[in-house]
Amino acid sequence: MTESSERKIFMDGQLVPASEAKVSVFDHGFLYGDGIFEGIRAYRGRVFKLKEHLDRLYDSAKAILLDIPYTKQEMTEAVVNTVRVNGLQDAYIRLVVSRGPGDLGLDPTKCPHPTVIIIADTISLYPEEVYQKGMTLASVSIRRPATDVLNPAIKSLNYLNNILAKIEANLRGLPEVLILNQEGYVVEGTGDNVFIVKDGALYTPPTYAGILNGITRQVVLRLANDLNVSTHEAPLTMHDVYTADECFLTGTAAEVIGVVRCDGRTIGAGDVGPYTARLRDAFYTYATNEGTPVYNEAVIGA
Ligand code: PXG
Repeated sequence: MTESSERKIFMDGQLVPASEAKVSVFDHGFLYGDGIFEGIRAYRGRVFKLKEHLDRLYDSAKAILLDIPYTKQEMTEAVVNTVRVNGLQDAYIRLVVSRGPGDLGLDPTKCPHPTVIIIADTISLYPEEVYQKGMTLASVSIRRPATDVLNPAIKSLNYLNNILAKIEANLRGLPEVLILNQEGYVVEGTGDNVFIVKDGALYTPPTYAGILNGITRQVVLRLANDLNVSTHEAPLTMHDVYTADECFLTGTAAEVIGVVRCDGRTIGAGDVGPYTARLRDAFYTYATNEGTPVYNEAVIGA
């Protein structure tokens, strides 16, 4: 990328060229993973579910007693503006709020100024073939922490648990894996929620099992209702996954992606099933037709 076309990053209220967007080595986001983030998408010049992502960001902040130094309205404008100055239509937006610089001790009260960063860039997607043919997954040995250890509902900068699962995926040559909680129930992937279809109904693990309550997950549950498919938030075992008619993952990056094999078992007919295909289409239609407009001043924040 040439200097003039270099991305502009929102850093603590300023838009700075990417090469100058630097964080202090004393930032507790770096020293301790003390902070929170969101991954958001824009489709065709509109930011998808911005309000929901910001609500989740502020909930994560509340859970870790972090005061975000901007109102939700200011943050909405900052996100929209960052996409706009980078001239993006389809974008992946990474919003990070860390505890900010402090001393070398872990006490967060020594960090008076949180660091706020918004990166807007293009998104790299799974190849179309993976959506057509479906993914192969495995369950992994690493477990999700329990809700009273480190609640997976907090989208924190402490993603080492997810990364350990991703390392297991890499070692097996797989794109994603299924993670179980300490009771042995399936909870989610490293960056996606999981669904199964059985006898015409949709099942996904409940929030109390210890998951990130995905924005895509919530949209898919609603779209399924609109399509008159019954939905259930219920604990799932690996047996339920192996014997499902269909299985798919949902997430901001993956949208809706079919799973056709897991731990050597073929799921259903071994191809991307009709419910998965219908929900993927419904999701794409929905995502590309709503959202906070980036290039229309009058409706920013609407
Ligand atoms: N579970 C976890 C653990 C996640 O991190 C999701 C589910 C899906 O949530 P949304 O709201 O996106 O439907 C996530 C979010 C990436 C990437 O680059 C993806 C996430 C997080 C960080 C990076 O693929 N997924």
